[in-house]
Amino acid sequence: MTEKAYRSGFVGLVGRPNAGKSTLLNYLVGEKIAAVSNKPQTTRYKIRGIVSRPESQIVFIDTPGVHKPGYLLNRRMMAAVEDAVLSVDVVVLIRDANVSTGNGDRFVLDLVKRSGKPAILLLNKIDKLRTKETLLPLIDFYRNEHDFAAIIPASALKGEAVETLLGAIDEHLPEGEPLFDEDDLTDQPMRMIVAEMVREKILASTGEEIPYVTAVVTEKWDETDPEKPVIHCAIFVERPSQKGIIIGKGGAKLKAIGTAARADIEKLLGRHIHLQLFVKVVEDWRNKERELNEMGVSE
Ligand SMILES: Nc1nc2c(ncn2[C@@H]2O[C@H](COP(=O)(O)OP(=O)(O)OP(=O)(O)O)[C@@H](O)[C@H]2O)c(=O)[nH]1
Ligand SMILES: [Mg+2]
Repeated sequence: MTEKAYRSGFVGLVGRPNAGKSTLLNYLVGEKIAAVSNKPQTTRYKIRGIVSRPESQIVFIDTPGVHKPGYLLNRRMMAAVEDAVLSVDVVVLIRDANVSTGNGDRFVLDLVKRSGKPAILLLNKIDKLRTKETLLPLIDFYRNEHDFAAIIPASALKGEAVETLLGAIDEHLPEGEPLFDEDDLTDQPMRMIVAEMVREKILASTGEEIPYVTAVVTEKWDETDPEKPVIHCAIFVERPSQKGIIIGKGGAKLKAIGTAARADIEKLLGRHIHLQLFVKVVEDWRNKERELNEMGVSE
């Protein structure tokens, strides 16, 4: 018997906002590198996570949830999804199995069909399902719509059926050498991951419009003290009133955001840091090319 050839390639994670794409990415790489929240449109740019196993290396691309774009920001987010779908070897459509099928789901399905790539359907959040019977009509619907390479009920949160997913992906990857070092979890710049961790804490601690009008940029990373680098992050909002909400009474909210983000960042870096946060008001940044470029939300 001949030994199975080593495989490597790219896999796009696509789906509606809140489906659990970033949760899956984090589970797969075993570290939190992508922001996760219960608010839609958490992810704003493509984030790559690398999974190296003896038989293959899979580079996952987490993408923003598919939604109707209004602002330039959102148009760029959707361009990132289109681009990801076209540049990968396999597409994984992630779908919350607890919600009924709507126009958004059809839109994502069309995107996957148009890509012409081998596609795997992941029916996520099965840990939340009251009864597994509701899965059957969902599976039927998708099976009739498209020739999926596999349909896998799973839980990204609990890691359920993730091994099955990896096995199904391997079958459709090209033979080839590893694309990254085996120890790498991501090729994302650490400055960007740090900014995402801060934004995640803002999303978790604010409601209403704040998550949508907020962006975070790491502006300075000072290693003068090698024992404890100082990281400066700017938090962008659109109006002074929003700045007030994020700072909170006597600065309490900003302090809590900083403490929570620092814990995540220190865990990922494996070292202590000093995190310095400040809030900047830039009117209508979501429609401004220059600001979006600075934030790394590329076309
Ligand atoms: N119960 C349960 N919750 C999950 C599961 N996967 C994700 N979630 C939750 O669903 C919410 C959205 O998760 P995300 O990973 O941010 O979703 P996303 O698809 O990346 O969302 P966008 O970036 O906005 O497109 C979070 O509150 C997660 O904790 C799962 O398997 N089970
Ligand atoms: Mg996400």
